[in-house]
Amino acid sequence: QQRVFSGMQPTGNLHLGNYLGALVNWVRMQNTHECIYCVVDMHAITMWQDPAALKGAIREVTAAYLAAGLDPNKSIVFNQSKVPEHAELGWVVNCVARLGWLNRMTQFKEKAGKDRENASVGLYDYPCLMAADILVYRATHVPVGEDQKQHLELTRDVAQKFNNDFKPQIEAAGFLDGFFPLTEPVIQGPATRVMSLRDGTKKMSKSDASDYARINLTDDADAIAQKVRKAKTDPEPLPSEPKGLDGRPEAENLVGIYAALADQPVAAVLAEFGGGQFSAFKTALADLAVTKLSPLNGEMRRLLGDPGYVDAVLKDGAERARVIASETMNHVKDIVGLLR
Ligand code: AQP
Repeated sequence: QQRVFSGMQPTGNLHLGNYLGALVNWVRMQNTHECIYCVVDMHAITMWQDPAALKGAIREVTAAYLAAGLDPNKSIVFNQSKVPEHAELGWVVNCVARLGWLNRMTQFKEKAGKDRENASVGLYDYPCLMAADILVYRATHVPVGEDQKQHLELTRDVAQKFNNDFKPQIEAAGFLDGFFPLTEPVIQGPATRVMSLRDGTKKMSKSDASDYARINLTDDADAIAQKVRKAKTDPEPLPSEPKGLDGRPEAENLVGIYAALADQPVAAVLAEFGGGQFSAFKTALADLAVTKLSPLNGEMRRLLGDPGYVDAVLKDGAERARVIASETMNHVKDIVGLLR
């Protein structure tokens, strides 16, 4: 059986990268797979969060999920800290994963920066908790953006080592093909790596100091238009063919965003706008982004006006998630030799 798991951190406003890189795929997969979508609040606290703001952000990310089209009747939608089995399995994963594996993780190096001695242990251990998030549901597929590829490889390494280390116990329990599946990353869809509007070599990110680097799902039409207008470009006109975008990261990013939002190939976008100046293209891009994002924005606002509904979705989702997660945890305890 195929089962999908994925999550986002409530560390700020979701942006166009989160939407095109992950959410669009999540919505699509609901029709073909059993899906579990999480707001990973325990991951968020690996960096300090203002407690009141964090509670608000958990509801906001949930509202964004629902507004983008996640259907809580089809998918399980919940926040991570409500299902304690994530942390419980996280400990077992800590004992399976090797220090050398974590030392290779590039996201930790980027997020910890130069002051690595001062980073939280949780930030370093982030990939182990992420592996537990996925494995506690024995998920087979994880739709994510490009940047999460390395963490998913670690999840596969953990699954493989666990299956090897406890092979006799796993077989005795009746799991003849191993206990944890080797999860497949699903890195596809319209834009797997959306870049910053200020620097085409950096990914669009919630934690970028400049709000002009990203289009937030909560931005209104004026903010979107202004951010697109101010987006960094180069002095050349747009090329007429995709190969003309080589070595022009900002142009490539804006054209890629347009193509993703319009659901058109890049070649078709360039056939329309190639040879023209950026200003005309930017106006069209801003109009398209507003058209696509404003219904989502309106629905988010409506949902946030009814926090009782959002909380009820999270509560119901957590109950359904726990049924699966506690069954996995019981097996894990038996396999590892923990008395329960
Ligand atoms: N720029 C991006 N392009 C495509 N996909 C992206 N994702 C994030 N940024 C881009 C995908 O969104 C999902 C949720 O990510 P997350 O909330 O776990 O945090 P992140 O990957 O660390 O994303 P951010 O926005 O950059 O947050 P901060 O700034 O807090 O680190 C993932 O599937 C991710 O691949």
